[in-house]
Amino acid sequence: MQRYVIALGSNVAHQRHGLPPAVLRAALAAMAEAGLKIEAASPIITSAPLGPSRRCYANAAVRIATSLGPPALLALLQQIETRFGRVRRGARWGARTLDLDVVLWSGGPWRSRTLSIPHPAFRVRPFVLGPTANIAPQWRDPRTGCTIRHLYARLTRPVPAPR
Ligand code: PH2
Ligand code: MG
Ligand code: MG
Repeated sequence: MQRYVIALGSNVAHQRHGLPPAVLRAALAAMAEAGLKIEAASPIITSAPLGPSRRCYANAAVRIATSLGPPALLALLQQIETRFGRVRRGARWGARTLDLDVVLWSGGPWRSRTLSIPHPAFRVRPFVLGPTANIAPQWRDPRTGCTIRHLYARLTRPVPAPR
């Protein structure tokens, strides 16, 4: 079995599922329905948008088990995004009904033209690292060797004022 951490994000309501937190709950059900075994799910948080979009996001992370390798998992997640009405307009960081990002894989690092694991920015995004720390605190980032708990503590540690 392969294990993964998947980050979920939404900042556009879905006509049937409703507001972003409900979109994430429905996405979780869709992932389970598609055969991914949900081992742990973080609480859903609200976060201020990073980038050009002006709406707040609902964010969460899940730890899953599956026999799928990274390319097959990516294809499945993109299929779920599309089913939730995600339109790829080419604009980076545009508003989205559903974003499913592969953050970590039990097999370590992975790199192809369309997928990089670990997610290249997860170490500096509190809305990814916080939920990930909730479900996989002891998991080690294969690049830095640090645990997720450690990375999150470092990211959110208050900076001392200069004297
Ligand atoms: N995702 C982005 C860009 N900006 N901001 C927040 N708060 N949460 C996100 O999930 C997010 C974002 C690109 O995927
Ligand atoms: Mg994405
Ligand atoms: Mg993303």
